[in-house]
Amino acid sequence: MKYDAIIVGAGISGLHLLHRLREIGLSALVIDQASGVGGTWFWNRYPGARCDIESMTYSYSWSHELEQEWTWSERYAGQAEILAYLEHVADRFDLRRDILLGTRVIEAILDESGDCWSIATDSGERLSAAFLIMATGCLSVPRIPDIPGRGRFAGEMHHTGLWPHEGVDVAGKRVGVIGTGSSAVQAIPIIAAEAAHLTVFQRTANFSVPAWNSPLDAETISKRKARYDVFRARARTTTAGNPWNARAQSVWDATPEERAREFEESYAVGGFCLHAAYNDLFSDAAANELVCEFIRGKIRERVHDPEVAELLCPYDHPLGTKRMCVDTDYFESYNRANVRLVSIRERPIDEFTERGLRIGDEEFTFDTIVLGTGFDAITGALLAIDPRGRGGLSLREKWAEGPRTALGLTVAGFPNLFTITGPGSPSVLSNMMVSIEQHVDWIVRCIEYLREHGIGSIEPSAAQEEAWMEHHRAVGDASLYPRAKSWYMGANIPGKPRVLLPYVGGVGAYREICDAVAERRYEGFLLR
Ligand code: FAD
Ligand code: N01
Repeated sequence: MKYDAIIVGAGISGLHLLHRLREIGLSALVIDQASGVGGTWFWNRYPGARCDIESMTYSYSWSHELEQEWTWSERYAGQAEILAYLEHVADRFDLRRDILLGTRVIEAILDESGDCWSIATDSGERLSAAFLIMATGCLSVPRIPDIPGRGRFAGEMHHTGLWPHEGVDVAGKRVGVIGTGSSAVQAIPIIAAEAAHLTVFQRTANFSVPAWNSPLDAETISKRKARYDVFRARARTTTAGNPWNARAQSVWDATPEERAREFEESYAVGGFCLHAAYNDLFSDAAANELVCEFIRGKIRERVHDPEVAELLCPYDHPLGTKRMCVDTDYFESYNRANVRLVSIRERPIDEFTERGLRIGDEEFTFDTIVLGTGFDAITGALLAIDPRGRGGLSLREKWAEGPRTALGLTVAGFPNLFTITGPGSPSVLSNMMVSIEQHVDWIVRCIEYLREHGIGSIEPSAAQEEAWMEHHRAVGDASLYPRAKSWYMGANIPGKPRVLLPYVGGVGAYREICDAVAERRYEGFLLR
């Protein structure tokens, strides 16, 4: 079967793309290995899963009717509500008839003679399309750590990103959680309240601030709905895709008292507001350390046992260079008598055993082990498909030393292949909804241009790709991000090249660069 476009992934990106490509008259098929739509919000059903960007910002802006009709119940919606929203979108815009679920794309090969992509699925189908759009997600390949003996454990073991649909009953059970990233930080307070006993294995302490989540009242909703367009437009121009930028003041221009007041006020608003307290917190390591110490002070206030509090204080990375967590009662969980924190920084887990896991001489016994161990982020899903482009070169071969893209959207040697929130895109450093909508707009506009001008294919020239990579590296090297051993740097996957994956120049600046490329009619790209 031949389509104009095949889209891999039925999450926020894939659903939006399908709608937009249909609008310009393309035949498009979305393929997802999941049995339902929703992507991230289909898979991540662990207790406590919710967004850390406010729902009235982390929602589609492309349909005025949709944003007026839909009413979010909480400031930060939970997984079930976000999934219900995406399912509603699929129904409301009649998307399901062009979505093939429960089907994994296992191969994508450029057919240079036929000027199209040939796609193979795990159910044996062969499909082809002029355009192949990878809406495969940047946090969609769960990482199972290489701790020996996983198969030996006789209890239940679940990764947060592959959580069973029927739920996991931890009531009265002994539970171990490995990891203290955003997923574990959300799950731990809920598990702690239900389980008989919870042990948390922490390799690296993480910064986390309260979300101060709450139900949304009718007045807040109607005020935002009345000016949705203003907030949306502002979010598109800012650094992180929220409808506010950092305050236009250096931390050094404030007195210690003013600074303390400002940090307190931002902390009281909750979530990522603290990031925006001053405009040099992420460019100046000493400024960053001031806000780090502010958060450590909060951890010491929130955790009663000073030794446990100190273990929970991060010292090894600047704030923001690993994603800050946004929590509800995370640190307070360690004040409970049934919760134990075990640092595995110096002494890693040796092995899983039949009853739990072993570290040195100590065996920890569990009914349930939760792996909050993250993802093969940003490149994982792309390299799992490993498309083959011109001359049979595979993406894995091309990216052996680290990914190379132009604008984080296109790859030299891979004509008519587009990536959404791939390497070189602001993706995970932004409100992803804003980045995804920008990517979709750019791709749809590009395809429209090709069609209007009778052009069969587009790909960046090697020079265009290198120019983007130089810019990407320059802004990355000037930032604090390379100082952390983070998944942003590929550091969580053994053997993965250590390069900064997302673009750190900010959503607003990125949009301007992308728009300029389109306005200059894709100058520097090869149009054939
Ligand atoms: P995804 O939602 O990841 O969808 C990709 C889909 O592609 C998946 O369903 C997958 O099954 C499918 N796929 C991949 N490879 C194949 C293949 N070979 N064959 C078939 N199908 C394939 N971002 C924010 O901005 N704010 C938040 O608050 C936020 N919260 C998050 C919470 C969690 C728990 C996680 C894990 C991520 C969160 N993110 C958040 C990031 C989130 O991933 C994005 O916001 C967004 O949902 C990504 O949408 P997507 O459609 O691009 O990708
Ligand atoms: O994964 P992570 P995540 N032994 O990679 C530890 C988004 N998200 O699923 O830091 C022991 O952040 C690892 O330790 P270390 C968000 O973008 C958002 O939590 O590598 N420990 C770390 O503590 C987020 O950043 C929300 O030393 C091991 C943890 O596991 C991204 O998804 C909610 C280990 C992994 O943390 C990923 O978050 C959830 C091992 N072998 C997710 N291997 C919101 O709040 C790994 N670890 C919106």
